[in-house]
Amino acid sequence: MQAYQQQLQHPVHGRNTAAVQAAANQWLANNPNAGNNRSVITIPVVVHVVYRNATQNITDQQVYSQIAVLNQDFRRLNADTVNTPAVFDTIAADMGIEFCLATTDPNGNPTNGITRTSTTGGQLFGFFGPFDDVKASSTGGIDPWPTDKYFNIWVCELFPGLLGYAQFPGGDPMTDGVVITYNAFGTIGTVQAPALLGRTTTHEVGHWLGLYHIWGDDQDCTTGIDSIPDTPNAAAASQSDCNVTLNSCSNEDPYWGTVDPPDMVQNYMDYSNDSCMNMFTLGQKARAYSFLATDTLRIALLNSNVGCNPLGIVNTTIDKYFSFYPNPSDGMINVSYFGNLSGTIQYDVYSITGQWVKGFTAGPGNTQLNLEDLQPGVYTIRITNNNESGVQRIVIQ
Ligand SMILES: [Ca+2]
Ligand SMILES: [Ca+2]
Ligand SMILES: [Ca+2]
Ligand SMILES: [Zn+2]
Repeated sequence: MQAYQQQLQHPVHGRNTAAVQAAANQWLANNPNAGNNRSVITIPVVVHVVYRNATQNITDQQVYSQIAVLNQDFRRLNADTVNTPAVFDTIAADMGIEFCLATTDPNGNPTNGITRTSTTGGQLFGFFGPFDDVKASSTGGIDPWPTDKYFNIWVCELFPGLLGYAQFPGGDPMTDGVVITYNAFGTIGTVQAPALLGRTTTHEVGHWLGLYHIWGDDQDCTTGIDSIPDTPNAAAASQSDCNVTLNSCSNEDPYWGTVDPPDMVQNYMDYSNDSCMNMFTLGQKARAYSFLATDTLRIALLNSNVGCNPLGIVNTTIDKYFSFYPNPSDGMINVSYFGNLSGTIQYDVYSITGQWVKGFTAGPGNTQLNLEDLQPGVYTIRITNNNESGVQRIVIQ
């Protein structure tokens, strides 16, 4: 929020942020049911790993694990949706947003969507701080890839206590994106408790989409609001105890009628531990789409053509109609099909680094894919039918 206050006070970007918010509010007034939108959009990502030592130079696999979390959390495919209490279950949202690592860099060359920069550190005693020093080569970081084509995520060692921060819509295009500390990014490798499930990045991407903290950044039930009707009022940020019975405010938005819901400590835009979080709301979805539909930088991103590595997009839409077996296999894979799709089915096989390896076209139905000529390893198969797709992972031994 400190970074956001700076954004608001900047003579140029502050005015633009206000204009973007006015346009988003107008759009929301005209599209009050935007939370029910069923389409799925894809946002191309570049992850900039900025490191002072080998430990901070996190692996590609750790980056992939974070992209997978984003895809689960923003499609409500996370395994812990079962922990969403009944009172909130009907307003929990599939945000309809997927993230993929870019396959083309700004020069048109192939990329795995990850850059690596060795540095002597940022401007806060060697740590990076919330004033964007990691976002420029001149201050020890790396410049963004064009922010109208790539969603930029920087991973570095932030000042102790700071897990991440985001730029809200309307800010400087030269610094647009989110920054996450290296031990709160992804779910493997360098992650440290309690930030073990990648939810810091989910939270910061929420800010980047225009969402505020659900308690309204105040210390009471009156002044601060997040401008979202279906997120209950809260007197303060949640604590690390995942207290699901806490009900700190009774003055709720008219949306709730006579119901006084408990605090929504499960919301990604609260300050709960990763293991407590499991939902966005339909109101937050509508709010995010109001920015995606009106902010020129966000609109440009949705029309970006920098390619899309499906790694990390797990279990999206139509893959539930398909079963690959045996898995692991020796390369001869049987496809069992349970759906009623029409038209052709395209199977595209990608290596763990996102390189396209092989493609098959078949009609809907059981079939076989011969991958016996591939090296042993992990592969993803993207299944595409008309405008829908899904991804499954296979292992060849
Ligand atoms: Ca609210
Ligand atoms: Ca409050
Ligand atoms: Ca309440
Ligand atoms: Zn926050």
